[in-house]
Amino acid sequence: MKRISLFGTVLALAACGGGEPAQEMDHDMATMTAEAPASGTVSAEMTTPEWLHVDHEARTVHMTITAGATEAKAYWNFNGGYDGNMTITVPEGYAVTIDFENNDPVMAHSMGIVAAAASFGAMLEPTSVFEGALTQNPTSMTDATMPGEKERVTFTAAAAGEYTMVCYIPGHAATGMWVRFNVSAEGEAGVQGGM
Ligand SMILES: [Cu+2]
Repeated sequence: MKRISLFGTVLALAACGGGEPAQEMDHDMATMTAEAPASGTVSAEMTTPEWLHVDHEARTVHMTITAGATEAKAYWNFNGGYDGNMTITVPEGYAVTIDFENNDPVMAHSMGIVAAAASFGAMLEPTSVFEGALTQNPTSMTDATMPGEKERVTFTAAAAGEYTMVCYIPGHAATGMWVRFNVSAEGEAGVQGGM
């Protein structure tokens, strides 16, 4: 038994694939992306998690984005992703619906899509690169999407490129409440990295 489990560990380390060493990989990826923020993607296999649905015939994408989905970053995360350690990719031209939920027990959060950047200042303009891709009162500590609230936004992923999904509450994106959001001209869809 002992030998088998040891062998398994060696294999897992050698393969360095998805699965058990995910925590370690997340750290590596976070470091990598911090050093190379312009690369625009987390280097990992693209998957389709439960919260993402893509209909290539209807050219629609539906996703549920939960602020504070995990305790990571003191709940300041999107579906567990933060500091650009997760990349969401949707196909260019598709109609995107995002059901945004705030699971943070105490803090307001918001969500929208902005240009990719290496870092974010404390104050963000409450604007989105895609019309409609912005939750209500996104910079307000008291009137954004409050704990327990849900909000739906719809927009067209009109132009291929590398963007960022951010929280606009002052200081949140600067502290790491952002993930990568790419629009693919090749019709790719899925999620890389994250939890
Ligand atoms: Cu936030």
